[in-house]
Amino acid sequence: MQFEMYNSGHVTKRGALIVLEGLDRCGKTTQCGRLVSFLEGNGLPVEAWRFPDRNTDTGRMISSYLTNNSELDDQTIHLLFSANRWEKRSLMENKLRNGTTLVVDRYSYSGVSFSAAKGLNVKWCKAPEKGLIAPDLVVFLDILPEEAARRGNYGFERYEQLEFQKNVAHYYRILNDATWKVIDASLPLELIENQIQKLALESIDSCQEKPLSSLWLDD
Ligand code: Z5A
Ligand code: MG
Repeated sequence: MQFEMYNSGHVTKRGALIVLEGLDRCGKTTQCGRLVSFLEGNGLPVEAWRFPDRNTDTGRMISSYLTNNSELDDQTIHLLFSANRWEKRSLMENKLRNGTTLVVDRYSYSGVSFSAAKGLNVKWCKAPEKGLIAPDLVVFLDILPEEAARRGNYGFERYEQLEFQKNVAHYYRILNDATWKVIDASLPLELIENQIQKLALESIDSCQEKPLSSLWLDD
């Protein structure tokens, strides 16, 4: 079958691309960590990834912008976020094809929602994301912006403001597709964790029947 790789005579099943998305402070990083530990504990090959990846050259430029240490126009920072994903695309494909499940903290949906919330055209925002690997599962941690703002304090990064987050929430809703599972992020941590574990195991199991595909090629 198309999705199976033959290595030294034995078949390797592909890994799943699992993305966690949602407003700031909805619990993405917390839940990514818990999910990776759970999958590792079950003997599954898994890695934790995040975007932006602040360790690359583009990532350092993004980090400087987010911490208000540099200024870039909205289009430039949008394309940098996208490039930050593109520079990891081949590695991502290799890992998935070699059987590693990737649990990714933010992806193209953050890219489009945050830039569209600043007023950029949604179609324009989606364009540079086309052709990146489409997730098998997007877990959207759904929280009211007001509740998220009460969690820990917003820090000093550029987008951590209530009115802006409300706008981001509007654009996230537009991107919801068949791969999305929406979870109430105001529930206790453990309840959310259990729901994500179940969805992740289903996704790892069912992705074996699906070849890797590309994001938003038909949009
Ligand atoms: N951005 C963009 O514009 N374009 C792009 O393409 C991409 C990103 C990829 C970087 O974010 C910024 O870049 C971000 C979007 C933009 N904008 N902002 N601001 P980041 O991912 O580096 O941000 P972060 O620092 O990791 O924070 P976060 O993602 O906003 O938070 P989180 O990961 O969702 O939440 P958390 O750290 O897991 O939890 C937050 C607090 O809530 C913490 O005290 C937890 O203990 C608590 N928590 C978590 N879950 C619960 C529950 N269930 N109940 C109660 N308390 C909870
Ligand atoms: Mg986080």
